[in-house]
Amino acid sequence: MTGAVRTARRRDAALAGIVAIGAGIGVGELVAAFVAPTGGPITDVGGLAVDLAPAWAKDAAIALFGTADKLALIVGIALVLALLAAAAGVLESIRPPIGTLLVVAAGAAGVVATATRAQFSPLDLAPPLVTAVVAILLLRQLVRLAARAAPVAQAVLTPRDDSADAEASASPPTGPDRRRFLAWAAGSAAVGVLAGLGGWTLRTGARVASAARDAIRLPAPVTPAPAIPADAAFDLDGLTSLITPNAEFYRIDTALQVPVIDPAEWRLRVHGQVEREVTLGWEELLALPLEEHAVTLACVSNEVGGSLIGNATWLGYPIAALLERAGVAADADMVLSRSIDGFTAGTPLEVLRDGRAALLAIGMNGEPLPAEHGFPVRLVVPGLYGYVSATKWVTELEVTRFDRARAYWTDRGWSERGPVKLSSRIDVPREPVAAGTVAVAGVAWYQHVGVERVEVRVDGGDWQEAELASAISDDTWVQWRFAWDATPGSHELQVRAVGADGIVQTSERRPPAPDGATGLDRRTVEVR
Ligand SMILES: Nc1nc2c(c(=O)[nH]1)N[C@H]1C(S)=C(S)[C@@H](COP(=O)(O)O)O[C@H]1N2
Ligand SMILES: [Mo]
Repeated sequence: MTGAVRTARRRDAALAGIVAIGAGIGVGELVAAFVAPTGGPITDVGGLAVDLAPAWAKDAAIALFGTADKLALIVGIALVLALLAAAAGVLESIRPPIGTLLVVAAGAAGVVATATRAQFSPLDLAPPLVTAVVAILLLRQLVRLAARAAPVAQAVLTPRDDSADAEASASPPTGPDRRRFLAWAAGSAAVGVLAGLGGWTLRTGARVASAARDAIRLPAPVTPAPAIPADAAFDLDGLTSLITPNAEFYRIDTALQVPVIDPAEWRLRVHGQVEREVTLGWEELLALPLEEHAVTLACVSNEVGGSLIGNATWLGYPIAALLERAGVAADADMVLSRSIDGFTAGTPLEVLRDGRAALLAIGMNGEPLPAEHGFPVRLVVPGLYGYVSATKWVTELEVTRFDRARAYWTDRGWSERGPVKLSSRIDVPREPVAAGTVAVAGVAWYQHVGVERVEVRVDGGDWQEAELASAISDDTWVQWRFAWDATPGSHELQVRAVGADGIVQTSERRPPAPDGATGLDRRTVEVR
């Protein structure tokens, strides 16, 4: 093979690599737009690059490119990826299956990087997997077609191998094999570009909404949340923080893609068994007298000792006031709230109207609601599990009756009504401890009723009263701690709460379905 022919073959193989991997990334971006709105192959590699880059490199990038540093990063990543892709193509053509193995390794790295992210859900694996599979299949196919179309065939047909002829035969011949290769390459490139553009367009919507969110200045509440008592939080390593930061707040919903709502276009329709339908827009809502309340939100799927619970200060307008405006029919007993993506929750009217802080919320811990927590507007109702009350991305309140309407989870084996159960959790100690006085601590909750007392027992002994911190209100969890005189050996700690209504937390173990888990949290601790 002459140098010119070899160059031509390498060029085709490099093209095959770039097209195959580019198309894989394009399709991966499209998949990511649906399942992982904040991620995607390019941004994931970018995030990894940012995380792994030494500080001086980051500083240099910011100094060189300023606020365009992210664009520069993306361009840089695209260039590096193109080089690697070309290399994979060439390697696959001269030393198969090394090119394929390179893509497999990159895909595996993507999967590991994704799976070890803080807020991981299995669906997040789809973009890297799809990227890798599409890239591998196309790489093999294109390299095969390129080999078949290779100019070396021409060189064999025209054995006079002086370099002028080789030069001529190395310039693209137009045989059917070569046309096939070029058609596949062009087709794959087109699919990749279209998929990538599709993904990008889908996400521009998300960017528009997040820009709208950034621009929001929340109005000050007319009724601010009462100051948090100084003795509401114990200073103890590992104990759940009294207010859950938004970024750490558990997220549960059925939304594969976080709904994107431009607040300017948001409307809430109150209808059904009402005297007059009410429609509320974003600006109108902001102009209403808003209230701020701390409320602990819990998921019915939370296992005993689980973490599907969080406490935040919510800013919003009382749902009761809105219902009053609409004029509720006397025989109605439920509000079916509906989100833009079709999720529904059925909330008892009496709960919404008994004076508790049931809010049409727009703010969470001083910020507009994060997209994942219902931006721009959601419901929060103290005392009820989220599935019957806390509709995110809410757009409709239908006043109706329990014997007429069914909500999303009621059709799937969960109870129609979901009052939160009295519960308690041990947070510390988490590790083996040294003998002596050991701090045992955690949280207990019984939203809208209140926790009266928390008790701890060791190795099944007598229940001993723990110290309760001041509660923010009956609508929030409360911290507790207990000074344990720990002796060497393995010990089992158990906790139970007593409600303000005198009820003692049951030790009977029941699973979350159909209306919330029961049983006592326990922890085995090694004492040295
Ligand atoms: N639109 C919508 N709202 C929803 C849900 C949902 O699937 N879709 N899940 C509910 C459930 S089951 C819970 S526990 C809470 C969780 O709220 P968070 O994700 O803000 O913690 O949201 C509720 N609101
Ligand atoms: Mo939930």
